[in-house]
Amino acid sequence: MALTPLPLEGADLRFDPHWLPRAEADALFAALRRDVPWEVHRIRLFGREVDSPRLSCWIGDPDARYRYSGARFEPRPWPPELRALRGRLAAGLGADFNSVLANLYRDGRDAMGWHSDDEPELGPAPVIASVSLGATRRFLLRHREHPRQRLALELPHGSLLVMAGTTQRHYKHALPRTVRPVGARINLTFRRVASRGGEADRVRSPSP
Ligand SMILES: O=C(O)CCC(=O)C(=O)O
Ligand SMILES: [Mn+2]
Repeated sequence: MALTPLPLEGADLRFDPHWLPRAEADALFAALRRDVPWEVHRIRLFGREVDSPRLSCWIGDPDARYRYSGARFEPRPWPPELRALRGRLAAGLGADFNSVLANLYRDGRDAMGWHSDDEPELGPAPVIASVSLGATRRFLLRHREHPRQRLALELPHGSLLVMAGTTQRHYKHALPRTVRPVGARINLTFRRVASRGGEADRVRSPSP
C-alpha cells in the first residue's frame, strides 16, 4: 500500500488520497448506499440521549459487539463487498479487523462531534482504517492537552486514512458540519473489537 505518513506529534497517521480506483469507489458507494440497512443511532451528548446527526450501521463478525456513546450494538452481517474490502485492508496493513462502523452523511448538515475511538474493547492502541466515499469532507484532529497541535485533512472519494499507535490516546477527531453545498458521503471505519469473553469484557463486567 502506498500510504504516506502524516506529520503530527504523538499520532500515527498514514494516508492515501487515491487508495481505491475511481470506478471501484463509485461502484462501492452506490452498492453501500443502496444495500446497507442505514439507521439512526442514539448517542449520549452532555448527559442526554439524542439522535446522531448521520445514519450508521455496525457490521461485523457475530461476536463483535460494540458499545459507544452509552449504546450497545449487535453487528449486522458482512455484505460481500465489505467482506472483500476488509480482506484487502487486513492483508495490506497486517491488521485483523472484525468489524466496521459504516456512516452515511446525507449532506453538509450531517456531522460527527469531537471524540476519540477509545472504547475499552478497542484496546490501548487500536489500528483504525478509515475509507471515505462520495463527497469530500474535512476531517479534524486536535491534541487533548495541546489544542494548538492539530491537523485538518480533506478526505476525498476513495481515500484511506489509517490511525494507529497513540493517535486515539492523544488526539480527538471530528467531522464538522459545513454550509457548503455537499453531496452524500459514506465513511467506513474498520476496527478490531475484543470479542465477548475477551479481555475488555472481563475488565468491564465483574462476575456476579
Ligand atoms: O466520518 C469520518 O471520517 C469519521 C467518523 C468517525 O470518526 C467515527 O465514526 O468514529
Ligand atoms: Mn471516530
